[in-house]
Amino acid sequence: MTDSVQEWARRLDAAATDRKPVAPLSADGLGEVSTAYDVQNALIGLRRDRGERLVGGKLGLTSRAKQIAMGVDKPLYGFVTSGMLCTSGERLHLGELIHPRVEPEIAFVLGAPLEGPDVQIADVLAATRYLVPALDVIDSRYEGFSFTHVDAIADNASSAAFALGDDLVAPRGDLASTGCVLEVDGRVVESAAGAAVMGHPAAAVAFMANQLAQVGGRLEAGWVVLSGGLTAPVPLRPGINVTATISGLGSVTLGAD
Ligand code: OOG
Ligand code: MG
Repeated sequence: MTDSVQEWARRLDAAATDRKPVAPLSADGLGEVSTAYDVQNALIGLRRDRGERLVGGKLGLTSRAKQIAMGVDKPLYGFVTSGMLCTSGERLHLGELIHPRVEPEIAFVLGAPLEGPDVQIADVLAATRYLVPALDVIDSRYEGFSFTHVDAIADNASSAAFALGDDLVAPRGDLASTGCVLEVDGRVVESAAGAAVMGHPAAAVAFMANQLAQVGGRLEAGWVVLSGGLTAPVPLRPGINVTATISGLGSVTLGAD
């Protein structure tokens, strides 16, 4: 691993720990997608050194709504760790975050590993034990929440925290037409159909499995995979209550103070 990969990972890790955002790494010479994933890997390594373990994967920028909101038009993937897992109904401490936003997602809990290449929607559904609604809290370590594709990859898809709903529902094939409603303090602020994510949210999980195959990786049994924000994200502010409801899958709530 090159010195700059380690240094960039330490810079992003310190930004999160100190709650001080940094300039995009692309302005400091980060250019290649493969190098960006090396930085991501080193960044996750720092969390693992502190005792966190991998609990799953996450997709980023898989819907047009997200791509437009962030000004980046290509999907990417990252990983979620035990330290990011929250309980539905929990209140987040804004003082521990930089400028967090939250977005509704459909999450897949895998009962079997998924190994690419050529993983398709049907393979994802066959490997899925449960579907569950998720709220993904993103907190870019970059100033102004502004980044390019490679910056967001290096920053592990802006991952900060996530919560899952309490109902575990067996996989179903109509996820493309499943509705999602995002409420802030009881008022609907965003809505989408499952198809907003790559035409079918399982296609996003397949995308991650197929991308991982190129570097000798796979999605593991027992992992949760967040398929990517269905709508534009909502900023978390003090006193807020956010609920995502996915039809047939139930709902999940997070608050912030
Ligand atoms: C990067 C992508 C994060 C998603 O679902 O699109 C993501 C970002 O928007 O900060 O989790
Ligand atoms: Mg997300």
